[in-house]
Amino acid sequence: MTTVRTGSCTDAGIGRTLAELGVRPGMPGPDVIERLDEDGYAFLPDVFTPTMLEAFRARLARLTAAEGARGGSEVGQESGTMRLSDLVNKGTEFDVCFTSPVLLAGVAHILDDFTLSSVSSRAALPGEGHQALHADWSGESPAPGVYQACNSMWFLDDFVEENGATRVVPGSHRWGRAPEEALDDPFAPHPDERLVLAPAGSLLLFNGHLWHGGTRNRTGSPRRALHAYFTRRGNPQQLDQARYARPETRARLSPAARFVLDI
Ligand SMILES: O=C(O)CCC(=O)C(=O)O
Repeated sequence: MTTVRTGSCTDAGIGRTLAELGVRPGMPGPDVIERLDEDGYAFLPDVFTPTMLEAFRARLARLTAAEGARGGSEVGQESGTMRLSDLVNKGTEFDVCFTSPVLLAGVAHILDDFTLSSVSSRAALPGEGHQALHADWSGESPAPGVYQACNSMWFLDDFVEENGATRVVPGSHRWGRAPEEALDDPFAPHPDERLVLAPAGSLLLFNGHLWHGGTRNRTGSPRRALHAYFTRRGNPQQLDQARYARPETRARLSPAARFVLDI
């Protein structure tokens, strides 16, 4: 059974919070649920609009210019990439990444009760970006069906074969093993891997135990994506949202949105 740790919104459990944020019965739809259960990942249609895409790109370009080599330092940097983190506090554009009803319905399907763990961005730079197959959970492997984390990836560029599209191993979220335990070389191609290819403006939700990783960007332009990462309530967040939340962030967010952040 899930232990609910209450934040500042002591009377708002996750069910009430989701309802207040617009989650309705039937969301995110049977096709999405089937793909999440079987493959461990699914695209969510009709969430990520062209206006959001432009707004994300513009804000991230400004933040990249402002932060330079410091980018991503709140959570972690990765050579060959440009990362930015703590985006909850760096633009109201990103609020949708933790308040979209369809997205939250999908997250609740995987995690039951949850908090946002972090919102960050990652751009694989030209010639770089290849990652080991990994899961987005470093604790003990879960009992089947009891998942600890899930991630969403908002595609800011077309993901094509040449530019470092993400590889995934469908169904691996159900195997109960992390790739670094199971594989001799997690950097090597996996016989069952698939490249996730989709246009800019696509939104991918995936189980945090799914084996996946960025591939090398063989083009001359960065390949950008935004990640909104969630964890089962009670687990530590990747970025301690209560510690980082700025007064203006607390002031603008509804109690329901703050419950998702656990602030
Ligand atoms: O950007 C990608 O393709 C995947 C990134 C990823 O999985 C990670 O940084 O953990």
